[in-house]
Amino acid sequence: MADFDAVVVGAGFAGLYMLHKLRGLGLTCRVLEAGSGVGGTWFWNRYPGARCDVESFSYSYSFSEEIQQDWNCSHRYAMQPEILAYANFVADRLDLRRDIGFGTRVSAAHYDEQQQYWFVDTSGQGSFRARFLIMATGCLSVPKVPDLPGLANFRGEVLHTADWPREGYDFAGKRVGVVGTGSSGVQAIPIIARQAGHLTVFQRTPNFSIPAWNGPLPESQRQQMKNDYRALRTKARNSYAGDYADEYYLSILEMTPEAREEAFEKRWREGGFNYQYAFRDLMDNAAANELAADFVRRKIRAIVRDAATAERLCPRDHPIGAKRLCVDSEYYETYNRPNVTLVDIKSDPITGFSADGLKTRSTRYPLDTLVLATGFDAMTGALTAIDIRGRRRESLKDRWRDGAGAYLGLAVAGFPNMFVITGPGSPSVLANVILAIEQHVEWLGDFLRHAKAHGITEIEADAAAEDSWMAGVRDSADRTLYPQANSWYMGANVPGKPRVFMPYVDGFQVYEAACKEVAAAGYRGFHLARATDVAA
Ligand code: N01
Repeated sequence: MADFDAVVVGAGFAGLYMLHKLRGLGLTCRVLEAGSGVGGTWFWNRYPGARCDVESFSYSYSFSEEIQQDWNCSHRYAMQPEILAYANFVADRLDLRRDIGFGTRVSAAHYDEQQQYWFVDTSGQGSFRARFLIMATGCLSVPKVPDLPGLANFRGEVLHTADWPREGYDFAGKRVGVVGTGSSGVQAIPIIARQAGHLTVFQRTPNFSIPAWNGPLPESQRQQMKNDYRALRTKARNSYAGDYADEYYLSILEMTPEAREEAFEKRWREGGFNYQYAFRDLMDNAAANELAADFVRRKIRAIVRDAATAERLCPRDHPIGAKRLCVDSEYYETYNRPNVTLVDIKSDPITGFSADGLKTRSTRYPLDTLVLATGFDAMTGALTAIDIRGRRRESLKDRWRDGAGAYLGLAVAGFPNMFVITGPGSPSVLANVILAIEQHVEWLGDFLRHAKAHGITEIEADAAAEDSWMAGVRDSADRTLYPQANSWYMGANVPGKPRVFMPYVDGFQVYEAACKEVAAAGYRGFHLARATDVAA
């Protein structure tokens, strides 16, 4: 059995930075990664059109001036190959690979209370013992394969956007079906439509999408951003969303109808998430939200020429922003193509598959290829897939049966010395996730340094502190429109998963201040013990 101070699970952006941080603390560490390379979600999500919906200059590490100056992003929003190349660039630059075990899927992690160690098992790649177990497993890493009736009968190719063939896929001339119109579907559909013979999109629920207006970054702009990095990063760190765009400076309801229309138009023209974050009442006032939603529906009707198709694409079942906004490149325009059909499977549900196609209640659709853009068991799926057991062999899956939570979104009572990077109860997916990762890694790094200096061998969240933290997270969410959507933020996309709003909605900057305050108060809400305390 191999022995380390810490085992980190996952070599995505969280695992890479965690490894670097632990090395800096003089701790021995092994990162265990199921994939054959670094990059996490960006290693697996290679579907056509895969791209980040956070701008390149934000979606990058800020902890190293050298790395941020030496890396060059080519577009406003980076495509998946470039983000994967960036993860590899960082891994090489920091010489991280020698401490990563690739092709190593963690199957179990059990805490031994007497020894205060975690025992970690993998599927055939050895066992590990570590004082600290750091779950850097990502919020969107376990693909959700839907239970479509009779899918096994289908003899064509079935692909999932989150587990895409590394060699790519040639759609040329094929009859392709796509199920799923979240961010992945919205990104993939325009590209597949350009290649396929015919594309049929099977839509259950339409989503709101804002144009990305993506394009190459001119060298002058890239240089300017690099020169301004210090100010931009500081601004992001003090913001709600961990980004440097101006946010929350307008009230939809306080504007005149003309000013409001102009404001919506301006944010639509600018593209991306600022359509949501520019307005301070958009997520907590239903009337304001409806005005913003209506503007997007009018845009859809203006873009899509067939009126019935346009209506089918107009979301009406949830407030805009309560499901993550999609950021697209010619998504709605794609429905003007003669080789694209939109089928509403809410009113005409999928009833089965034959060897060569899909059947809805009313129609048969011959297909060569089916693409599932059906999302993820988000935020908790990667953790509950591992047999994690804390004190008294309690399983994490059981603990989270009625809803996931963690003190500060980082540590779970009864699971000492285990930490979850961007866990449920932290801003994670509501913030620029790379900054959310950096903040967690840095805060945890300070905590582990403190533990080392004071001979602390066991760190555990207090159960009451965790309950009170999660009650606060829920109360804050309940004051917004977020819980009104059947979103993956709520676990609503996975049948049987408890419906609990998991991310922290009060803002990245408020959250970071709360974490600092906990540390300044001697890590309030944590029990700290030394090996001798336990033995006594
Ligand atoms: O997944 P989703 P995603 N029958 O859950 C449909 C991030 N991301 O992979 O809404 C029929 O949003 C489902 O329909 P419905 C980003 O944070 C980021 O697209 O449940 N349909 C929905 O349309 C994003 O939010 C980037 O009715 C079924 C779709 O599948 C998150 O990942 C790029 C079904 C799933 O949408 C998830 O996005 C891509 C069924 N049984 C993704 N089951 C970036 O740009 C599901 N659906 C960084």
